[in-house]
Amino acid sequence: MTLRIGVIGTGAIGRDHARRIQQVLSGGEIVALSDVNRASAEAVRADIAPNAEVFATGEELVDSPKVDAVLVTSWGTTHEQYVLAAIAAGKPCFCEKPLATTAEGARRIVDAEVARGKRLVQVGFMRRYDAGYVALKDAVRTHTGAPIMVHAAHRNPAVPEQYITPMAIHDTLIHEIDVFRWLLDDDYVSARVIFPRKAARSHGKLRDPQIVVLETARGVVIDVEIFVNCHYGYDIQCEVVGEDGIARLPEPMAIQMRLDAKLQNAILTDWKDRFVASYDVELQDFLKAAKLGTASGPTSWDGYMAAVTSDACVQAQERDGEAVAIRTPARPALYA
Ligand code: NAI
Ligand code: ISE
Repeated sequence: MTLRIGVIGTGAIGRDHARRIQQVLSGGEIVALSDVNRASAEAVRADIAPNAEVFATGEELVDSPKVDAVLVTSWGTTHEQYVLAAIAAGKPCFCEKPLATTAEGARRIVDAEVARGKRLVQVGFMRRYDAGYVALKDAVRTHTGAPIMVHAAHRNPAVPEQYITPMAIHDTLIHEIDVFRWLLDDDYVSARVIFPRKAARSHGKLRDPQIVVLETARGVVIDVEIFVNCHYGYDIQCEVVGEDGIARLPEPMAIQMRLDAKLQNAILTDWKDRFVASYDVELQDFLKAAKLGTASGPTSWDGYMAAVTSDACVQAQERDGEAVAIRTPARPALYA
């Protein structure tokens, strides 16, 4: 059986995921597309999915009997309405991060899925599928001893003018927020944000860089540098310090060159290339579960806990280095 998939939001990542499903992965076909900018959906149909129907609204796409499962890849503020529509229709739904832009919105999704009584939602936290993070988690489990600290960095070469200070949390740090909960199998209890001097390439409405310090229930302290105008490349770093040793996230493969009296390795510049393989693996996992009418991988609960944490981090941005408490509510049995 081929799973018939509809994509809502056909911008950068929606187009890329549609390409994956049509050209790389097995078991799915893009049969429906929708975007508030209809021309964008038409262009994806022309370039990637010639048999797809373009729908005027995401809700019509979700309700179409032609569609078995849905990918939500529109702007973050619009995710909640489409995920709730997919749950109401009983259709498996892959939702790009963030699940919702507020904790309340993510909680409404959790409640709707729990009321439905089965998992239907996978959140696009693709780092859990990255071979480097999987190996790092294994090294922490088998070699470093109990973790004490994590040092991390999330650096983008540049961001557009619309990218403002809180987006460093809910658009960018959200990947670390999720992947460290998963890596350490722990929940957060507090967040602090420290601002060094503003970098010269930062914009008027963006304080960049920033350092977020998260503490977990087991007392692990995580510092993450977010520097989204770092200029030199797209660079994701992570080092876990444990009782017995240290484990580092591997660098992406790069040819080492001896040129012009220098030893050189290229650094990536685009997020699309850094986790390209993990996007493939996460979506193949989605297709597999969706064929069975359910979902696997990162849950709505993970999306909710990421939203709770990112709300606390955004509050901490206003608190001048002071800690903001993070509380973990009781987890519904569906996500045990
Ligand atoms: P984009 O701006 O390139 O594309 C978003 C598309 O959604 C646009 O074509 C826009 O017209 C459309 N859209 C906006 N509101 C809509 C609505 N109400 N209904 C239907 N379509 C609507 O943005 P991009 O970079 O593709 O990001 C989309 C989502 O994917 C965001 O939530 C972002 O955080 C996430 N993302 C995840 C990444 C990852 O590494 N997992 C990487 C990049 C983005
Ligand atoms: C973007 O939306 C992503 O998800 C990328 O992975 C991240 O590195 C970037 O900072 C975000 O803007």
